[in-house]
This record gives sequence, C-alpha cells and structure tokens, in this order.
Amino acid sequence: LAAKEFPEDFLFGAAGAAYQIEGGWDEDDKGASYWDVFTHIPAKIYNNDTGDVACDSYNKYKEDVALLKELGLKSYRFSISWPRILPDGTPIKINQAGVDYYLNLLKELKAAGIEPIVTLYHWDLPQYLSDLGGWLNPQIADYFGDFARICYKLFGDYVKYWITMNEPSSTCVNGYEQGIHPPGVPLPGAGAYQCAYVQVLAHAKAWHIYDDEFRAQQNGKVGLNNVCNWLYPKSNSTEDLAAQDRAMEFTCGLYVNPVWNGNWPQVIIDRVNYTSQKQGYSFSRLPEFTPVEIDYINGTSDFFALNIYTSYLIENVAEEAFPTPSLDQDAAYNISGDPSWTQSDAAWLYSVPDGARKVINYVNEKYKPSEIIITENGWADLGQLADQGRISYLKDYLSNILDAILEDGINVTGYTTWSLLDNFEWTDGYLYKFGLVQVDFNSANRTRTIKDSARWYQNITSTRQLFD
Ligand code: GCO
Repeated sequence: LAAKEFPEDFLFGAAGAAYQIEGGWDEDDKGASYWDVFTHIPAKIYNNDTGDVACDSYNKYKEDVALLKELGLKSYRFSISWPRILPDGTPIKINQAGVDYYLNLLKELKAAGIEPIVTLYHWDLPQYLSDLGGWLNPQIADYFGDFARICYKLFGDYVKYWITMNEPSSTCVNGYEQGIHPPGVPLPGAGAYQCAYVQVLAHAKAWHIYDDEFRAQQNGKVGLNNVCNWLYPKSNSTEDLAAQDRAMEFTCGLYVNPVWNGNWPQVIIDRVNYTSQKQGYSFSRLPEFTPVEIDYINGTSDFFALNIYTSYLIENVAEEAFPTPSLDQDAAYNISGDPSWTQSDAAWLYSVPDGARKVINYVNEKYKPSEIIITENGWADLGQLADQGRISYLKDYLSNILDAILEDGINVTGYTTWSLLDNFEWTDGYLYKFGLVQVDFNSANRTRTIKDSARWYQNITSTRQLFD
C-alpha cells in the first residue's frame, strides 16, 4: 500500500449552515427568513419538516465545538443567519442576542484552536427583503453590503475566511427559475438570470466593502462559493462535447465567471440572445452588465470556495425538446446519471470521484484562483451509525483531491466536508442525512452520536495520510 500525504497546514474541517442546524427560528428577537415562511406552508417540504428546531445548535453550539475538537478538526464552516442579526434585513435594528450567539461561537472555536470559515449568506434571506423583490431586485445588493459590513465589524477580528454567497446556482435555479425553493414562484427563462445578476453584484459589493474598509486591519480573504460538478459528455460526438462545455457554463460559469473573468460566459450570452430573438424578444433575457459593473465585479474573489458532490452525463438535444422558454431550453442538453455509478440514498448524488480531480483542474485553468478550498463534499444516507458508504465516498474523493494537489500542483488548501451534523436537508426535510455525527431528531435534546465515518475521518486528519 502506498501512502500519500496531505500538506502539513491543510485545513481539514466540517461544514454546516444556519437554517439547517440552528433552530431557534423565532428565539429572542430573530426575524423570519423566507425559509422560515416557506417551510411553514403545507406540502412544500418532505413530511412538512421545518428548521424550527433542527439540531438546536442555537443552544447547543458548545457541544458542536466539542465534537469538532474531539474529532481533531482544524476548521469549521458555518453561516450567519441574516435575520438573526438584522431581523428585517436592514440596519435599523441589530438583535444583540444574535450577535452574542455568533461571538460566543467564535470564541468557543478560538479556544479550541479551530479556524472559522464563515458564510454570510447560506440561503436565509430576511422575509422583508424577499417581499421587496428578493434576489430579483438589484437593490438587495445594497442591503447585503450593509449586512456584510456589520458582520465584518462585529466578527472580523476572529475571521480569516469569509464566503459571501453559498451556491448562487441553487438559489437562482431552485428559487427563481423553478420555484421549488422560496420565494416559490417559478419564472422560467428569466428568474435564474436576474437572480444571478443580483447575487453577483451583491457578492462584489461585499468584497469591495471588505477591501476598502477592513482588509488593512483584519487581513482576511473574501471569496465566492459555488457548486461545480464535473459533467462528462455522453458520447464523443462534436455535439455532445459542445453540450458538455455548455453545461459546465450553465451550471458553474454563469455564477462564477463574472466574478473571476468579468462577464457571463460567452456561450451563455450567445445562446440566450439566440433563443430570445427566436421567441420575438427585442432584447436578451440575460441581463447585460454595464462597463461600469464589469469593472466593479471583475476580480472580486480572493479564493475559490468550491462545492463538489457528484457528476452527470450530458447529451446534446435540440432546444425544441423544451416546449417553453427556460434556462433548460437555452442550455439545450439532457442530464443523467450513469447506471454504473454508485448512487446514494438521495437519487441526485452518485459517487464519481474522478470527477473531483477533473473539476478542480477545470476551475484552476479557467479562473486561475490563487487558492481553492473545497467547502462542501459529502454523502447522503438514512443516518445509520455504521456508515460505510460515507467512508468509501470520502476516501475516494479525498484521494482525488490529494492527487490534484500533489500530481497537478493545484493550491487546494482546505476541505470542509458536508456535514458535521445530520441536519435539515431543504425540501427533503430530515429524510437524507449527511452528518459525520448523528442527531436524534426525535429526542428533545437532539442527542448527538459519533458515526463510524467520523472516526475514520479523525484518523485521516490526524495522520494526514491516505492509502491507495
Ligand atoms: C449546499 C447546500 C447544502 C446541502 C448539501 C447537500 O450548499 O449545497 O446548501 O446546504 O445540504 O449540498 O445537499
């Protein structure tokens, strides 16, 4: 057996997000987010589950930090709930109990020697701002800037890694294109593009505020996150290869290219222009960045926060296969899994570890980040403690990530697996579990129990060694 070794300062950790773990949805003076509102609408979420209590991390954060410490983890990725700090999203009122919660968490992490990686926005938009148009309204970028400034001011002494937006692709497609996430109104062919436009501007605003007002004293980094999965062509035909390239752009580049390279991917500009014209529009459904905006957004990420879960096969199809205007029609491809791939309990998640190395190379070449952190990667099951499936998945993905570092020379500096705890999995409620640690959602005190995968991961992080 050949051993290979992670660099000494590699930041091994685990991740979570406010709405998925905190609970305390209306405790103290927290305001409502559009997820609080959405989950209370019957039939939106599996089993009508909600994040009202979730893992109760609002009250049990000390236990969470103790678990991270026991597992020898060096970093913890968590998110700040915007309406817990600013109940209606605006600076008009700061909720001191919410501020104290995050300060206490940061202090607890510091005492345990664990590096925080803090996400400013992991999907819990204050309902008031959603009522103002949410991620379709460019003014929300200004509100987000104010929120970011307040967080830098309050917490910045403790934080070296800030992530602005988590997975704009998910927010924009699920929330505004398809309407299966809040605000729940499908706007096919327009919603995702307008949302991407506003989220990119919001990200850039938060980056500039840090750069102008905080970087000199706080010396941290601010980066954009997205999920970019490697997509394989279904065949080697010219059409499928072009579709593969398009698919990478429609799922990944649409959200990150503006920030790294200053504009939408050219193929998306061309495609949406073409379909819009065909449909009789006198303009493209893809909003245009002005030259001033291009200047403002370009080069606004200090590192690439990359989520990788799986891979798919891409097959070219004619746009006529999609009957009405939509992002899918513009993109014109079919996406599927390969029957030979191991599938998790969640149907969308296959283990395709080679894809991780490929997508890290793709991102590295295309965007040339000086640093990449794998901010999510994880496996879904039904929550059993003997979770061999998760161990196999993590081992194979980590092995490919390590090859990207050692063989391809790419600067991947950290890895926060999804997730520390079993938690609220959005529209799937508590059906699928991603945790290293089991949470008993039937017990009032949300008992935490360490799974086999956590012990396996602990061993990897302490030795930094993997065996082929
Ligand atoms: C994400 C989601 C996570 C999910 C995870 C598993 O960033 O992708 O925000 O919160 O729980 O991806 O589906």
